[in-house]
Amino acid sequence: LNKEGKKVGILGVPFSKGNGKTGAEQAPTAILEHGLLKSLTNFDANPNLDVEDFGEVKFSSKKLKRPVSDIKNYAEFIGCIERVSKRVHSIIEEGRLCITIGGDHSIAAGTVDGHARAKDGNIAILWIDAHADINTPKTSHTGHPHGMPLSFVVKELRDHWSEYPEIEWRTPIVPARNIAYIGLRSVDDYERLIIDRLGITAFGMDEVDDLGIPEIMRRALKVIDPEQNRSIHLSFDIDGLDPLEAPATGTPVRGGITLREGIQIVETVYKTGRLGAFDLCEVNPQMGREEDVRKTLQAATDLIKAATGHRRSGRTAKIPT
Ligand code: NNH
Ligand code: MN
Ligand code: MN
Ligand code: MN
Repeated sequence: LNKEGKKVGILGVPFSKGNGKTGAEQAPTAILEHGLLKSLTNFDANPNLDVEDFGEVKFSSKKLKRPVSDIKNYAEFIGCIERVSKRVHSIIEEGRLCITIGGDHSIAAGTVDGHARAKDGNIAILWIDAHADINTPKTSHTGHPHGMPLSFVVKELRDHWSEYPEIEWRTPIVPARNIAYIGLRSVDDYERLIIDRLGITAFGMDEVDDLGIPEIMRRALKVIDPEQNRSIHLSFDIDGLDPLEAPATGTPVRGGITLREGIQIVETVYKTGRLGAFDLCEVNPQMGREEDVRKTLQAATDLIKAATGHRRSGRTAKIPT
């Protein structure tokens, strides 16, 4: 990949039926109105960046042949992520880094599927989150799809979804060992069991405290991308950050990573030259005071900037002609 003249596609997914609260569907518009495109194409921030705004994904709920009771809003969820998978697949096939702005985190079931198909399964997933999002429909206590996207895409868990309708399009081809988590601090018991059984690399906040982000990134990338040839999927749930810095989100959990650490994670992946897809999910512009929302939109913007190669230390600008 050409790091300097990189091609980027931005895709909005205004979907919030996966988390049991309204508000996250407003995030793509709110982040764009906060000035995202301007800050990405700002000459000093990032010269030569080719950004295409693909607008918002249109989706509708599926007609189901039989009802699904253990997954909330299943018909809406499955209708949305099928569309998301197609759009992400085609943006990546165009040679663009696909930046998807959610929406709740259930949409990552679609972004990962689309990315995995575009790269024949040769992707590595870095999941930044307070939560593990790997419940199967049967282990979930809430029935919320945003707690399940990883189980939907992982090869070893594919049979847990086989009884559900309208998923023939799905390609669960990513092995569990290609996944690493950073920032966990609210993991359900069965999720822990799945993580241990499948040998998934998981750095909770305790390890972030013990090792620091640079060492965690070295270890994580070594495991999920040992030959340095995989397209990296960085899925960033804004609730991975501490709510002090990103309060406007549906399920905040104290004691998270700082915005600086979050940016460092994104920068480190960018520097590999293999960032293939970036999701930014769970911003909820309806949560908290105006100041909370502004802070959260700025944090999201800073993370997305880092995903397109922005350097905090600045870069030498070419003299404008
Ligand atoms: N583990 C819980 C569930 O499955 C919570 C998931 N909530 C999230 N995930 N915000 O990122 O419903
Ligand atoms: Mn999540
Ligand atoms: Mn293809
Ligand atoms: Mn979360």
